[in-house]
Amino acid sequence: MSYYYTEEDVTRLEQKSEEIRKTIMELFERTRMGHPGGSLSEVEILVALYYHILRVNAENPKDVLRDRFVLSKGHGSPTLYAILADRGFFAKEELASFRQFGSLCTSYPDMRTPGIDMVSGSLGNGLSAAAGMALCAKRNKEDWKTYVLLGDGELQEGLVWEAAMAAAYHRLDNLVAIIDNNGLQINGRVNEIMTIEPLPDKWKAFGWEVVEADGHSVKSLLDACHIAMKKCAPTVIIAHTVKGKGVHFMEDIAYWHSLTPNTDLPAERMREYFDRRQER
Ligand SMILES: Cc1ncc(C[n+]2csc(CCOP(=O)(O)OP(=O)(O)O)c2C)c(N)n1
Ligand SMILES: [Mg+2]
Repeated sequence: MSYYYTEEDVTRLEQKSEEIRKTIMELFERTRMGHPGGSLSEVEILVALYYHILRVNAENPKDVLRDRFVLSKGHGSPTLYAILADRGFFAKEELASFRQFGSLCTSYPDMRTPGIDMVSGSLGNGLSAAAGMALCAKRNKEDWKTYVLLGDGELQEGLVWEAAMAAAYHRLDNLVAIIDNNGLQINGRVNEIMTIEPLPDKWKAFGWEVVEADGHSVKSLLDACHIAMKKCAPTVIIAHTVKGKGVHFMEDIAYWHSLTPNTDLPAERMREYFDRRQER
């Protein structure tokens, strides 16, 4: 995989993002469980990584020299599962059993699932794990990279900042953290609950390079990854996104952070979404 891209690559990645959105919405409609808001906001980020940036191989998921990815915001697992299934890490049929006992598509990522590098779900831990991986690559003098995706609300967890400090101290220039900066957490606006601003200044103060990107533009994300890999320190990409992106009635509304299995409303609303898609 590479940081350079053509216009055809961009079109391919945009189409893939649409396809993945459709797959995860079908998953939500079928299972009525999960977290649509944050799964939708991260689509282009994960598509850019898994279809252009990461050196991973479905034939050999545990290749020691592969790039690593940690989904620190583990509740965004449906997007990752849809992508891993599409890339052949496991059968697409497995998506239908999301959150069921014995499924490879567990509620939150589990390392039993091919393609998953780190367990997650308890927010705040992923950056520490990713920093450990990046440190391991450095110590072994190997050139694989580590990417980690965090939520903006997740940055309220103290452990994130301990990891940030350690990563800068160890000069982990092979580590890229991406923030899904959608402005919402579980029950409202991040800035109204406990602001994380000024975000770029905080990361800079911790010794990180900072790049900002449009989190729904694959082009902007690929450029940001390219810049990140040329830096001599760990880099954070602040990806500006919209929670619920692509499903008009979910966009930028905290309610759609997660669905509850005991209400019919989400399925009705989702049917409305699919009807509208077919009209287009
Ligand atoms: C330690 C921990 N506390 C609480 C939760 C419950 N929880 C799941 S998602 C979430 C909100 C996360 O918001 P954000 O990080 O902004 O994610 P996004 O907006 O991308 O969904 C919370 C509090 C959790 N998973 N882990
Ligand atoms: Mg958020």
